[in-house]
Amino acid sequence: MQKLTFAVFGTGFWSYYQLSGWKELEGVKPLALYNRTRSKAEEVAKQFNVPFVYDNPDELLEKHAHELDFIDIITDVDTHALFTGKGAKYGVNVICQKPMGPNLEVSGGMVETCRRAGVKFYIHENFRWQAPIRKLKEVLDSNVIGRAFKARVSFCSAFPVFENQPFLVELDQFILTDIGSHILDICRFLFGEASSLFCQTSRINPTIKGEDVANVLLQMQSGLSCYAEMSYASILEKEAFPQTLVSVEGEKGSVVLTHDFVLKITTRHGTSVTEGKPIVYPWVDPAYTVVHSSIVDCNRNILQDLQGIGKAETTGEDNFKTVQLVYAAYESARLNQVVYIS
Ligand code: 89V
Repeated sequence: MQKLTFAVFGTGFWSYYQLSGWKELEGVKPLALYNRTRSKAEEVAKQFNVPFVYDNPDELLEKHAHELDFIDIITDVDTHALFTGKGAKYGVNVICQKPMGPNLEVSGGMVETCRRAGVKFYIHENFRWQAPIRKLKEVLDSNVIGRAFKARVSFCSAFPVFENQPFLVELDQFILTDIGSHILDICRFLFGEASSLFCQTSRINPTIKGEDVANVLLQMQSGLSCYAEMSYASILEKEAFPQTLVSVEGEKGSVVLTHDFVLKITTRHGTSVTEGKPIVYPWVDPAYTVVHSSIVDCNRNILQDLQGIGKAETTGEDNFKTVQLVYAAYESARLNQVVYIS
């Protein structure tokens, strides 16, 4: 099979991991990089052997659109729509990092723009691809705990995330867009769609603009009640970053995904222990292992869709349902009311 060719838009902190993730896969190769600051793109191009570098996105597309199978957008959220629009205009499929857009309307517009242009649109949403989350889904699907009726999905941390991703300090809407996009997507992946939610938010860290604590209580269509909690202000005995901890209770038992990728399954016959450890690639930052490792699985899933040999889970259309939950949560917090999901 011929290798699929792509261009990267944005060569900041995350691009090194995204490009390393692509390198793990057969059948795909980077052709060009765009970055506002050309020298940064040149550095990354050298590291990954990428032939072309641009500081003008239109020039890149004018020269290479005909030979590109997709573009991979790894810029800050404010430029996601701009570059998605350019991909669509030049007839090139688009992969974009989460969160999709800076608000619900712009995100919806991105899905629509790609649909109209007839290009494929995917969101690189990798948390659902983490090894422990996939293992948990296997346990739930095995029915060992029976019909699940209650869950807690937790991302509570004091990790200094702003050191690596300083733009997060400036976001008026922070934790629900940055972490909520992941956590609410995990809720959908594990438990299906939500019918309503109630959310409360607060800001504890006075040096950032947005909220750094959000507690969301979701009612899922299945009847399951799910408490999704997220915080970057939680100084806890054991720092879990960047692991998501989950507990699920069912009619026949319970399962807890705890620190260090350990899963404990309890039924009336006792408790058994299993693991969902990520592959530790040599290029991962040890502080982000489970996230960086899942980049490969997320990329593989999207690549298989582009190759016509699989179905992507995180299409723009699917991920828009997660975006709707994020903004329903803001709306609920603003109104201090339950919001129904249509
Ligand atoms: O960029 C992100 O996806 C962040 C993380 C904490 C993983 O860096 O949410």
